[in-house]
Amino acid sequence: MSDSDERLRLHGLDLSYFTGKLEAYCRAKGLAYDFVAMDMADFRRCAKATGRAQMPVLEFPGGRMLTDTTAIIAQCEDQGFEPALRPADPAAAFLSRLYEDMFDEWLWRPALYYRWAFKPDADLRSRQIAETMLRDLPLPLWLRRLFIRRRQKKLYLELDGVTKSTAPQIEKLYADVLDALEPVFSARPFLFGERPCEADFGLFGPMFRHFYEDPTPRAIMEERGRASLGWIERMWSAKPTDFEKAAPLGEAPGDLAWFDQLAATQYLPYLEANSLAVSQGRSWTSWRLAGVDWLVPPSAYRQECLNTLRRDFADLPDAARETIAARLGEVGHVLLGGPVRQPQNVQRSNAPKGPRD
Ligand SMILES: N[C@@H](CCC(=O)N[C@@H](CS)C(=O)NCC(=O)O)C(=O)O
Repeated sequence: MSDSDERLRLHGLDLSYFTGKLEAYCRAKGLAYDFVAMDMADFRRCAKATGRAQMPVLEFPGGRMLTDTTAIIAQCEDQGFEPALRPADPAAAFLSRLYEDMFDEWLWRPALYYRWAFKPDADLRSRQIAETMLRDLPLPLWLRRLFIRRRQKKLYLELDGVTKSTAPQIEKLYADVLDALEPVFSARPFLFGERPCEADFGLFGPMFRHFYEDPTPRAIMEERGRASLGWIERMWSAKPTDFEKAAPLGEAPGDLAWFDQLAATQYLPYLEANSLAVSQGRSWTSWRLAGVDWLVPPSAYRQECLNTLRRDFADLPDAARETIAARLGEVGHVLLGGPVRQPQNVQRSNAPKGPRD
């Protein structure tokens, strides 16, 4: 058996959100892999094996294939392999998973928006996708480019609620995230301390292959996200020996409070609206944020995200649930499935700055 038969194979693209996330995790964890740049045939082969048409896919020696970066990382941390990249404190571990989920799903829209709504970014990435992923389509390059550009605009702008009235909120979300990260990454190397955790890898998805590498959001990052630039470079070069002397991750730092509020006022209310739309078989999930109406197709995957968060929250020890409730506030706590404790203060249809105000 040759060496390459014993190594992991990571199928994906070097411009993909979730591929970058999984690669960073494998590198920090010391999991050696061979990178397989997907084409359409490989994408179909992987989809057949996993049941999901998405990248990345991690192939184990022997041919077993796994997809979904959240599940892959969680399973790996559950095994307890060193270096441990999950806080031992249960409230911090929950918060890290909540942030990871929010970064995966809630920063997806700004990441795709900057890639496909701006000409320099769309020119660059349509060419790269035509030359890589679509290289086995028997069509001339210009036609492959046109095809991918139209597809991505339809799927990730038009069908993801991007309009003239929602675009300012999408741009504000990116700017606000950079501003919130600036003091955090000026104070310490990673979100929770001296080593990255699931939240860092979730954040790395949009930050690396999109905001750091696509020209339009990169220019914004250079202007207002200098500390984020440093964190991205630290994340990408991370290896297990970096963490030999790093303190284990403790409680979640208080200066991440802005992200608690993002979850409580935007992400969790959206997840709840989405879950309702899926359960009721509706064609659209609708919500209102700061006076702007949003309309996007319901997502069964994101309904499962909310179910998982609620299950994990319910399984926490009482003290950890109290910590999360104090951080997220009454509305966030109730959206996670916690009991209503101050009925007179709960205004679920009027959350501060939330999608329903
Ligand atoms: N939840 C999945 C999401 C994977 C995902 O959506 N990947 C994107 C690329 S970054 C994809 O494959 N999209 C398929 C498409 O555009 O058709 C994960 O964590 O792996």
